[in-house]
Amino acid sequence: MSDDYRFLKAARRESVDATPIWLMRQAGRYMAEYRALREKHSMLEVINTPELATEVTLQPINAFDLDAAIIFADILPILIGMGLDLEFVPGKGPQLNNPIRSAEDVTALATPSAQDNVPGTLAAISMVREELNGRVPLIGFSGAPFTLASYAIEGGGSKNYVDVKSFMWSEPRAWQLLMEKLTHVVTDYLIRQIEAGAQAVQIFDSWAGILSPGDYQRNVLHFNVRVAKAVARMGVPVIYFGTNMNGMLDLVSTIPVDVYGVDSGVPIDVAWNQLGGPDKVAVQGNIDPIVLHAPWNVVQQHVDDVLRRVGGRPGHIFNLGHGIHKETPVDNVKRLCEYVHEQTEVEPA
Ligand code: 1CP
Repeated sequence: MSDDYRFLKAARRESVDATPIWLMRQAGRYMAEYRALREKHSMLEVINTPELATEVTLQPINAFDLDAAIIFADILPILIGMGLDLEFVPGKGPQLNNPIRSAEDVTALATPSAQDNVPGTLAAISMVREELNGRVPLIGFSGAPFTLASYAIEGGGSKNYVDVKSFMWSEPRAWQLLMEKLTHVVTDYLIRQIEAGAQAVQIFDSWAGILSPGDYQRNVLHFNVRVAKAVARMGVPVIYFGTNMNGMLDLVSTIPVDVYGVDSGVPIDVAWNQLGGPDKVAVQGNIDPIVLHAPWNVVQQHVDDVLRRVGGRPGHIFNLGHGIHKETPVDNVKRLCEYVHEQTEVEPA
């Protein structure tokens, strides 16, 4: 049966033969295969060329015992078609050369469909599905409206998010319009990815935790609810992931998704209860990515702690609490995948 994958079953809180594992940013610089390909091709070239995106997506699947693939793309390229000039600057990271500075800038933003905006990623999804030939399911993803707004306004990564917070507070109407436009583009992008073959989707709200719970509730939460509701109609599991949001999991729990990604700042069972409990929702997480730099016995301790807290209850997808670090020792990644499976394997009845 096409839905009979550990990862999809766990997302639906069905029992599994072993706990599924995948790692956020599992394709990337810690892998020699990835670094070799990136020497020849720029970031946007890899993302926009289906053959290259497919190759990179499959690298970790071929190297490790992972239970899901995630399409190789980035959260930022959808901003290009909206009118923002995105560049991945080697050694520095993403940079938007014309960040939003005024209400007029927001009015000028376009809201193209994903087919026109990021056709390469949609084509790559179909190609990866063919190449995977049923080996593991494929996850699609998008940034959440707030996290995308933070890049659009800050012009890149940020330390204290002065510009995005100031804009949100001082330009409430333009903020509303910006979030409306992003909500529209993100929703369409996720739906098109599912139509192209994504069997689950994750909404990355990586930086929403920089807001106070009150600001998150007033200015951000309802847009996430709208995205989640619209995408849920497609009938595939939806995952919402944020970091530093452990003081507002009650708010997060009102976003109607199947799975909540939890960072390493909270014991997973504590978060699970705050999100509605094992009878209502699934959880994904949550060891600190930097733990993979530690000696193996320390990695084991962290994994054991998560598995003990989950206690074999259905609805757990093992992952890191945030994206894998670029200098992670590959051997620990390999052992992690095998260890999670070994420790959770259920003998067939
Ligand atoms: O998981 C996978 O294998 C798919 C690859 C993937 C994903 C899911 C990439 C490739 N980017 C993303 C999502 C993404 N991009 C997020 C959300 C996930 C997270 O919080 O970790 C964010 C915030 C970005 C933005 C971004 N793109 C950054 C962070 C900048 C900052 O604010 O500090 C960076 C460094 C990038 C570039 C990028 N995207 C992906 C990779 C492998 C890289 C590094 C490029 C390279 O050096 O090769």
